[in-house]
Amino acid sequence: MDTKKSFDMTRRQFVMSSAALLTAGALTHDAVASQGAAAARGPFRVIIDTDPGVDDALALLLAMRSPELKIEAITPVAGNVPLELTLPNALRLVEIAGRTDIPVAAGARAPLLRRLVTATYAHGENGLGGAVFPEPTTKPVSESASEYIRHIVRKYPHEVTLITLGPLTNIATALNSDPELAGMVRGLTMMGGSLSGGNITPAAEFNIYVDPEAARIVFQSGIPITMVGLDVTRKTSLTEEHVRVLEAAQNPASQAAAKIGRNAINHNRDRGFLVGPNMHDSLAVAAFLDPTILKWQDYYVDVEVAGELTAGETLGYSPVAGDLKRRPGMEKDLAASMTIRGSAPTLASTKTSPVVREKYVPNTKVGIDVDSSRFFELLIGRLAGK
Ligand SMILES: [Ca+2]
Repeated sequence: MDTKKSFDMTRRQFVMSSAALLTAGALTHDAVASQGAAAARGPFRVIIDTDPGVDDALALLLAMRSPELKIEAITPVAGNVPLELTLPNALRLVEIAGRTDIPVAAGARAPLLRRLVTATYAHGENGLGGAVFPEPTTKPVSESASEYIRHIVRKYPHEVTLITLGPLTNIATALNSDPELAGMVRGLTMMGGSLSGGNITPAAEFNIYVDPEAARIVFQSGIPITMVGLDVTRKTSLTEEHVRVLEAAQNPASQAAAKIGRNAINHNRDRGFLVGPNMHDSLAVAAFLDPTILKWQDYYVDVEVAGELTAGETLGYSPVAGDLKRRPGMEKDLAASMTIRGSAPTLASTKTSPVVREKYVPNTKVGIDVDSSRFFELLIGRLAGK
C-alpha cells in the first residue's frame, strides 16, 4: 500500500470529520474550504479497543453518549488489568450506558511476545479505581476480538475507524490474520505513545510498552494513524470540580463516571500526586469527535522494540520539528531527502547505519497541543447531559 497516498487520505478524512478549522499548519486552503461541505457529520462507524481502566471507563461512556459514533463493537484487551477484569468491566459500562446493543468481543489475554505487565498501581485491583459496580449479565459475542474486528472491517470496507485505548495486541492480531485488512481500515485513532518521555519508563508510554511488537505492526501497517499521546494527555487532569458536575447530573453514566472519577482522584492523592488522574483515553475519543480541540503535526513514527531501557518508546521524525527544524520554505526539499536511520553500526556488524526508510514519509498525525478546557467541556458536558 502506498503510504503517502494513504496519509493524504487521512488528511482529507480529518477535514471531513471536522466541524471547524484545524490548527495544524499542514492544512491546505482547499482542504479548509471543503469543510463547509462536510456539515452533516457522521455517524462514523468505529470499533473501540480498550482495557478498562479508569480513563477507559470515562472514554467509553463519552463514546456511547456521542451521536456521531456508530459503535460497531467494543473489544477489551489485557492491559491496565488482565482480560478477566477488562472484559466484565467493558460489559458493565455497556450496561450502565444502556447500550447493550453494542457487541462486546473478548480480546487477547497477553501481548504478542511478552508477559503481561499491568497497571493496577494506577487503576486499582479491579481496574475501575476500586469503584464497585454489579456483575454484568450481558455476554460477549462468540467471536474473538481480532476475528470480530476483521469481520466488521470487511463488512464495511473503508468505513471503519479503530479507536484504540489500550495495548495494540487485538489490532495487530487482526492485521496479522488478514494481509488485506489494513488497506480496508479508514483510520486508527490511538491513545498511546509519546514524543516527550514516558509514564511507565522514562522512555515508554504504558500502552506501547505493554506490547511494543504489536504497536510496531500497527505503525507500519499503512493505516492512517492519529496519535494522541502523553504529549497532550498529560494536560487533561480530572478535578474535584469536574466530579461535582458529574455528581449533580442525574443520569446513570454521569453517576458512574463521578464514582470512578472520585475514587481515582482519592487514589492519586493517596499516592502523593499533586494533580488528579489524566483522562488519557477520553482525549483520544474527543480527538476523533472534534479534531479541532488539538493541534496536529505530521510525523514518521516508529516503535523501539529492542532497547533494554527504551522498549516501547515511540520515535517521531519530522523535518519541521525539534533539532531537525529548518527555516520556512526548506521543509519540502528536506522532507524529500530525509532518510530515517537506525542506530550506528557495531564493530561486528554492517559497515553503515541501517536505513529504516529511504525517504521521509509521514505515517502519523501526532497531537502536539490541546485546548484542555474545550476538551473537558465536551467530556463533562456529554456525560452530564440529559
Ligand atoms: Ca486504556
